[in-house]
Amino acid sequence: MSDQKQTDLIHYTDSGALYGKPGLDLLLVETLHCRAVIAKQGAQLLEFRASNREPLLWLSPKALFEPGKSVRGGIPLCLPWFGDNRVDPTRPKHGLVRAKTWELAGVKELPRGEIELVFTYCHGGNALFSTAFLCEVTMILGRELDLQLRLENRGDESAEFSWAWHTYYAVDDVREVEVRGLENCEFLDKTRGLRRFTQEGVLTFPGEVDRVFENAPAQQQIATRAPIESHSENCHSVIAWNPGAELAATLADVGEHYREYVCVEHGNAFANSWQLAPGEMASAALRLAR
Ligand code: TA6
Repeated sequence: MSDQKQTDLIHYTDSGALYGKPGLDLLLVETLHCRAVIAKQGAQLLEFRASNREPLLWLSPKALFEPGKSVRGGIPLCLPWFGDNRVDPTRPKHGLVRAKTWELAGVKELPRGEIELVFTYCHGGNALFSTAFLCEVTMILGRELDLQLRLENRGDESAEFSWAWHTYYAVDDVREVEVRGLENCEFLDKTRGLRRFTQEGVLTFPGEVDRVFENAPAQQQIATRAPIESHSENCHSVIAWNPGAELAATLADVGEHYREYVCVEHGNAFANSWQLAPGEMASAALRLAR
């Protein structure tokens, strides 16, 4: 692809220009297939909309664009630990990489006009997570959205990695949403001390829901107007979350907007966490369509 074409399809911009809130560098991709906005911080997709379709992702109208703080909405990547750190709960929730600036390592236009972006983040090992690792996220932006993750242990001892794509889907009203594809699966309920239950019927969101499904099936459907399909590869955990009205009121960047999204997250956490030996690499993928 020529540089000229590259500049036509990808615009280097920032959160001040796009959202009136300066702070983060952004990429805007506009093609015949889709429109997408990505923050270099966290390699976080903030918006994705296939042409003539409903937006796939929710970005909070109250989102803050502050360096070092994950933006509320889109698809933050939680890694190298998901949720609270099990060794030391005072460490940042959901790991490190969502608040770090990633490198844009590759930009390509594929033969059918999709745009492929490759982002990398290299962790050298520190007091928060002693093992060095390399993380690579590939996004293929077409009529559908394809995400791929490659993670390599670059340290000299075996380490546990837990992670998830913490996807915020845009919905009309979370109280009317059904998530299909988790029926009869066991889950750990974060609102009830992580006790284990079985999902009876489709998953609904009448109030606060925070559930971790281990060994979950590879496909889900979010049934709402313009339903959303997810298909994962080697993502064995699904986490479903919406705070409900009361908890949302305590989250400055959510508030009354909690009805506009549902999180259905894909990755490998809890019993599905990855144990990687020195030099070992693991990968996973997620395809989303609306
Ligand atoms: O994935 C669900 C969850 O772990 C919830 O418990 C909720 O706190 C959410 O993530 C958001 O976390 P954050 O740190 O982004 O506010």
